[in-house]
Amino acid sequence: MEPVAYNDLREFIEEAKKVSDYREIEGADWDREIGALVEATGELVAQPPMLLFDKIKGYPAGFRILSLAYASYKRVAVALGLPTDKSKLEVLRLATAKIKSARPVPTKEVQTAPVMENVMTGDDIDLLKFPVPRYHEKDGGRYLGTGDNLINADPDSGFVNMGTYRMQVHDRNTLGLWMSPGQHGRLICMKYWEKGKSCPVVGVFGGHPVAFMAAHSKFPWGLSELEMTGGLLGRPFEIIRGPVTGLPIPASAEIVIEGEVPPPTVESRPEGPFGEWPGYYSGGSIGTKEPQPVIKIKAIYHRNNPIIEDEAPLWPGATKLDLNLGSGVLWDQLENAGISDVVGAYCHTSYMCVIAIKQRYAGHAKQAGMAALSCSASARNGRYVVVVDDDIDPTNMKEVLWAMMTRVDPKTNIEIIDQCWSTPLDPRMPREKRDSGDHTNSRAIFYAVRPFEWKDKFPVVSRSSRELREQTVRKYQEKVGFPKL
Ligand SMILES: Cc1cc2nc3c(=O)[nH]c(=O)nc-3n(C[C@H](O)[C@H](O)[C@H](O)COP(=O)(O)O)c2cc1C
Ligand SMILES: [Mn+2]
Repeated sequence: MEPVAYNDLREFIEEAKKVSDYREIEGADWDREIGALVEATGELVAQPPMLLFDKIKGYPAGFRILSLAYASYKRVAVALGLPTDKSKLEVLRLATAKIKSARPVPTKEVQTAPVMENVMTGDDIDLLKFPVPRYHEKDGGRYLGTGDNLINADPDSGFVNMGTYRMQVHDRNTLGLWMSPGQHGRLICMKYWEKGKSCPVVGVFGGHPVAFMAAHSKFPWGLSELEMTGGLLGRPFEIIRGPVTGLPIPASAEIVIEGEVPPPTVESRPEGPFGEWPGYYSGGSIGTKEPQPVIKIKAIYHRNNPIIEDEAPLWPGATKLDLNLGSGVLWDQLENAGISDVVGAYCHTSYMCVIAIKQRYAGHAKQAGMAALSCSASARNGRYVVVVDDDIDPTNMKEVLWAMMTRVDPKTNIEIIDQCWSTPLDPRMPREKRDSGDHTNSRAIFYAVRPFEWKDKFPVVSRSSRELREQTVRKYQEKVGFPKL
């Protein structure tokens, strides 16, 4: 596998500009306007441009926000060091292979770091020195942490975890933290809290794109996402030792905080509401009815002209992450479970996973659907599994809906399975059920395949073949203004 050539978020932006659309926007308001504009761009523009906000209302030039970084699969390919002239499904296949072959590589300590260009300690600490947005209209505050990395270390084994958890600005030196039950960052904090101690942490805002990919992937306990970042990069990830906590700090991050999370019995605060990825306000204090942990900030470091990475959730009809890496993990797991002839797997958020197979025998579609319901990559927090034939590209929602509309007999081809693994974030979970701790839901499997017994007699598709379409699109690319394939 090719190593990833660029070194940090800034260099990624320069590389991404070469392969996809990019806009700089000046004068936008951090208070809801940026959030609304990003969401509308993700919804209304196909392969949305990457947006870089500068001269944000009330803030000096150079204090920037990067949005929609991964809303085009070509930029996800750039981020992972993969070729950009391939189809989305092919990039997904290559990303799957890269994740599969990555092994942990220890971090490398360096002596100087761009992130130390500016240092705030003591009374100088002020989180609102940065143009932190209020993203959604009814958010309970401004969120510095959306595409962030929280780093802390297990006091027993020394294992260093890195996860993405949302962080709200409570005041100039306090951040709110929402870590769902069971998240590694939370489990580590709990070990300190049980002894009445505060947990030292590092927070990164505007980290290396590969570190962000690793931080929100579900690696097992004990496997450091910092070392997996090195594995995916193809070289050690460079860090310095945090002067306050001794924890690793990624050397070329844009903004970093060091601090500690006191036991919630000592300090905790209401967190949220915050618009979440299913398209509703959830999680935090409205989901749990409990106040949530906080980070007391001891130091802030940032590069000159820092960039906040915005990964705030959008209404799911807007594209934010155009290529979902969890889908690659699902594809791999289906093959490992012995499902033959899987030609693609893609999750359109965790609520709809689509599996494409080349049907070989009666019952093949059912075998694939049942497996997809239970693979760890798709078992949690789902709604629909759709099994399609190999002429359907599972990443293409128009093709998937067409298969569901024309190949499903509702009476016989939709199967309901109850009591599956869900989460309290599910907006359709009745309140009493959620409060009782029964965090399960029902699922539907759609067998949107031609019936196996008469598949060769199924009406012939009238749409032009992929070959003819691609050839024609290439020929008339300029004339009609087709997007580049
Ligand atoms: C943009 C984004 C935001 C996320 N926000 C949260 C969050 O606020 N709380 C949370 O518990 N998980 C959140 N997640 C999911 C975690 O990052 C993910 O489960 C990760 O595997 C956690 O790391 P861990 O397994 O080391 O705990 C988010 C993921 C993404 C991509
Ligand atoms: Mn982890």
